[in-house]
This record gives sequence, C-alpha cells and structure tokens, in this order.
Amino acid sequence: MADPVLYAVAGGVATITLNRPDVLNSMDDAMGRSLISALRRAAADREAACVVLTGAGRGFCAGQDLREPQSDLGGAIRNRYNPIVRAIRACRQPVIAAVNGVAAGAGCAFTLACDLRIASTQASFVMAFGKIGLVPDSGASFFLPRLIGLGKAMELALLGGRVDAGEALRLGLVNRVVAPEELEAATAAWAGELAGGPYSLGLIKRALLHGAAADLEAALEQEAYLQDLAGRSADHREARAAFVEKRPPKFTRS
Ligand code: T3D
Repeated sequence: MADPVLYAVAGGVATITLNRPDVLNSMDDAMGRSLISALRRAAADREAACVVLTGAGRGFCAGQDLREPQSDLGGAIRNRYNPIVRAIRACRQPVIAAVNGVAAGAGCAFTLACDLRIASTQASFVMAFGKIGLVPDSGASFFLPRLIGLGKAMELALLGGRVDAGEALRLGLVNRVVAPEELEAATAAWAGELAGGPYSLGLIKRALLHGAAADLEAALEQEAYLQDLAGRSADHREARAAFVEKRPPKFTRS
C-alpha cells in the first residue's frame, strides 16, 4: 500500500504531500497519524526553512474519509484533527498550502491553518461540515472569520457552497491564484525565497499568530520578547553589516 503521506526535503524546503488521490486525499486513521508525524518531523528538520503542504492528484484533501466507521467524533477531533492543526501552527518555519484541487471539510480547515495559501485555478474550498450534519472543526471556526470576516464565514459555514479559486482570492481566503501548470513553480519560488530568508522569519510568524489572538498589551510585550531574540541573531548582524557595506546579505538562518 502506498504511503498516505509523502515527505521530501530539497533546497531548504520540506514538502508534505497528502497521498490518497483516489479519494481526493480524504483522511483515514493511518493518514492522520502519518500527517502528524510528517509535520512534527518538518518542525524539527534543521534542513527545512519552509514547509509546503499539498495533495497528490486532483484533490488537496476532502476532509474525513466518510467511509471510515466513526463512533466517537469528539475523540477523533481531539486525537487526530486538533493535533494536526497544532502541528501546523507549531512549525517554526512558515507553512505554505499549495492547494492543487478541492479542499473540503477538515481539508479546507488545514489550508486555513497554514501561513500562506497558493491555489491553482482548479482549486475550490468547501466548508462541507454543515452538509453532513456536523460543525466546523480543525480550527475552521477560529481561522475562517479571522481571514474573511464573520459575515462571509457564516455564509460559507451555514450554506456550505463551493468557493472557486477566483472567489477565494477576492475573499482573501488565498494569497495567490495561478494556472495549474504553474502551481509547483510558483510555490517553489515563494518557498525558496522564504527558505533563503533570515532567522527572524520564524519569529515573524510567531509574532503575527500571537498578535491575531492577543490584546494590545500582550502583543506589545510579545513583540519586545521576539525582537530581543531576533536582535541577537547572526542574520540580523549580517543584514545590518550588509546594509552599511551596500551589498546583499548572506543569511545562515541563525
Ligand atoms: O467524522 C469525523 O471523524 C469528524 C471529523 C470531521 C472532519 C471533516 O472533514 S467532516 C467533512 C467530510 N468531508 C466531506 O463531507 C466532503 C465529502 N466530499 C464531497 O463533498 C465531494 O467529494 C467534494 C466536494 C470534496 C468533491 O466533489 P467532486 O465531484 O469533485 O468529486 P467526487 O466525485 O465527489 O469524489 C471523487 C471520489 O472521492 C469519489 O470516489 P469514487 O466514486 O470515485 O469511488 C468520492 O466518493 C471520493 N471522496 C470524496 N470525498 C470523500 C471521498 N471518499 C471518502 N471520504 C470523503 N470525504
């Protein structure tokens, strides 16, 4: 049986590919466990300065595999879906969702949990939960209103319509839309740029994630804490020297 999740690192970029294309990469137990492992592996991988999450075949991820018997949904959320979302957020590197096709249910939520989203024109987004008598999970109730506002989030969650890539871009659900044949190269260009960036990129991610859920005082203090860390990095010293010497900086991600 093929591995349900593939992991590869090249040029400072770890690529995690959901790999059950026959069922649009819908998630069964084995895939859930593999995805959690792959995300934790990427977070700890010293060679990886950026992580890409994508799907094999024509889907990104159609959420829970609805053929898998399920009696304890609360348990499934706590033991499978919540750890995936936490693992995406806990990656010290920026995580890009390269959305190659339909992202439904928890699959849609995973894209929202990533830091950046590049979609192919063949991608679509479905908050499928309501259609099958469930509620948004995998962080969708947290991320969706923050990304596109409460009114539109409510519409997508209650009506469950399929949002195409163009509308997703207009809504701010994705950062960029490209032709299917350009998705890999466009993702590689962003991932390469991030992988070649300074140590502080991971701290920028931490600052914005904290700020999005904090009050002003907490955000100000977190910024001071993270700036202290960034200011002690070799990459910051190098960037200052490069500025003064009028040359491009050479970052070592340290
Ligand atoms: O239950 C718990 O543990 C709680 C956790 C819940 C988290 C969730 O994610 S709930 C949401 C679950 N997902 C869905 O409800 C989405 C179901 N799928 C669809 O609505 C549609 O398939 C799509 C909108 C995603 C795509 O439609 P379309 O027309 O492009 O493709 P299709 O023909 O429906 O699907 C292609 C194949 O994938 C098909 O198999 P077949 O007929 O070729 O053998 C289809 O059955 C299979 N497939 C698609 N989604 C799933 C799936 N198989 C199992 N589980 C799926 N979620």
